[in-house]
Amino acid sequence: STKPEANHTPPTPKPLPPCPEVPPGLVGRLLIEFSSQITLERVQRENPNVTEGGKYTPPDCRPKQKVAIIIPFRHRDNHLKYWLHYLHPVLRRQKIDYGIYIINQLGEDTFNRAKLLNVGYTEALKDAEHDCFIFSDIDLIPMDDRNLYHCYDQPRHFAIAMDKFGFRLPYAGYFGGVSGLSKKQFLKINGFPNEYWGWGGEDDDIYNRITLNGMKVSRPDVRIGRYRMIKHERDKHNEPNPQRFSKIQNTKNTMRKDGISSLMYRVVSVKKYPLYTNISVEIGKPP
Ligand code: UDH
Repeated sequence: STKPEANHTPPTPKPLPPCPEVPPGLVGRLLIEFSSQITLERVQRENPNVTEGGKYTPPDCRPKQKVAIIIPFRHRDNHLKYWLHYLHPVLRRQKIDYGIYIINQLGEDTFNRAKLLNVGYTEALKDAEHDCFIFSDIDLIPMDDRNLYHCYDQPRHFAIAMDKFGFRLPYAGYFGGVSGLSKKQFLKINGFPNEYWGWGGEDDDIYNRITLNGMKVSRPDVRIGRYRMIKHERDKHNEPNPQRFSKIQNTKNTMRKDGISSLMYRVVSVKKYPLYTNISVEIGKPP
């Protein structure tokens, strides 16, 4: 005969409902300014549910995606404070299951944004089973929390209306600033190019990869995809790359050999801070 279940077993917790398509707590347009001083202690105090390494999971619903937010970085500590201050609350309201990964290029050789993003993809996957990757510059802050930081049916371009471009897309094929690809979309284009050293062109190459592989870019409404950029001087060791114009003519021939399949780098340290994970890497220098 079947024994009745022992009455001292703890009740099994109710499974969480799936997170709603449209999170209920959004506020819409946000006021963004960069004149007050921010401290990491304050950001930490204001985001008590963010856990070590800059991770968050909504407590009251089950998100569909696990999102890694990847930021290419060198010598921008002040921008990082603002970014964390503005983005953690937005992402929490959006009910995103996320982790923040700062990919810090060590040394003073020429900066390489796209290669750092490839490193971020690889390292974030070693940390957890992410299925969505959002690549954000450190100095771009969304002005509307309805611009949801998850992945879409097609590769997503989030930063479509930046203040510095008069809140318009600067050209039809622009894919810079903040973008997002699912793991499947990212692998379909062999990741990003590793061979764009210095400023410019890598975002156009990524756009080419997307269209050459039969996908198209998805974008939010122009009233929602608005961004403020933190004003700054041109960085040292990130001069405009004179080769960029000829390289973006050649994506079709280079994308299969140059990408996530050919990525080489060395991780020097992985540090989990309360509000983000810092991954410091050596990525070499231009040939
Ligand atoms: N980045 C760094 N450190 C650097 C260079 C770039 O962290 O030394 C990162 C950072 O996340 C930045 C992103 O790479 O947001 C893109 O850098 P970028 O220089 O391509 O783009 P950004 O929009 O500046 O920051 C454009 C040139 C601004 C010149 C302004 C002259 N008034």
